Amino acid sequence: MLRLHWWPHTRAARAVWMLEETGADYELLPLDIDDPRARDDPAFRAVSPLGKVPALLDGAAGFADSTAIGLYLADRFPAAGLAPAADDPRRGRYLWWMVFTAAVAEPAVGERMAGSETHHRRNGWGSYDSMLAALEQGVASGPWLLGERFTMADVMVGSTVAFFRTVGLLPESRGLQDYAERCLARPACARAARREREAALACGLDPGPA
Ligand SMILES: N[C@@H](CCC(=O)N[C@@H](CS)C(=O)NCC(=O)O)C(=O)O
Repeated sequence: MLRLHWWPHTRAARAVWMLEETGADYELLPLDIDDPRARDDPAFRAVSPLGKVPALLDGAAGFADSTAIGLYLADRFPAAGLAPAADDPRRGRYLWWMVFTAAVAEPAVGERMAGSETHHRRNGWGSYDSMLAALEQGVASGPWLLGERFTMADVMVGSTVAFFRTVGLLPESRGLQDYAERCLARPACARAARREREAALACGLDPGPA
């Protein structure tokens, strides 16, 4: 069975949604990121060198990072149809969206929140405005990033857009708001939220809003 190092109200939520989309059996392993003993545990650091969640264990395989986990799971469970095949012309676009959150959206938002000066040409992520423009364009034709086909990239980008909305960073864009709604309406997304609530309650933690 797959096991996921997890903690509530973190990017591990994205990995739980990914696992639900695959239909695989999995277990959540609570890892308190505020407890230095847990974060610095050598066994955990062996799979998550930065001491961060999520991290996935699958037999002899163990590694961290939600993007890596998404890419891995989509290929590991091909029957779920979450990734275009290597020779599918949509594969490159899929990969571009898979890395968009970590490579573009999160750095752009981080820079924005820090109030730092933007260096559009020097920054690998361009700027906050160009990041939002790319997102709007990406969801414009829909319903998903690759058109009719839902992929793991929609979990990456959908969870990011939903997070932007929660923290009040999502612009009044009908396209992005509708895309967020479509993503959150996925049955696997709802199952993941339930699973996380149960796990948080089992740890005696605040499960967050229902
Ligand atoms: N790029 C990573 C980021 C993971 C990350 O930053 N996780 C945070 C929680 S959202 C964490 O574990 N922080 C604990 C720490 O850095 O000590 C991913 O997408 O999985």
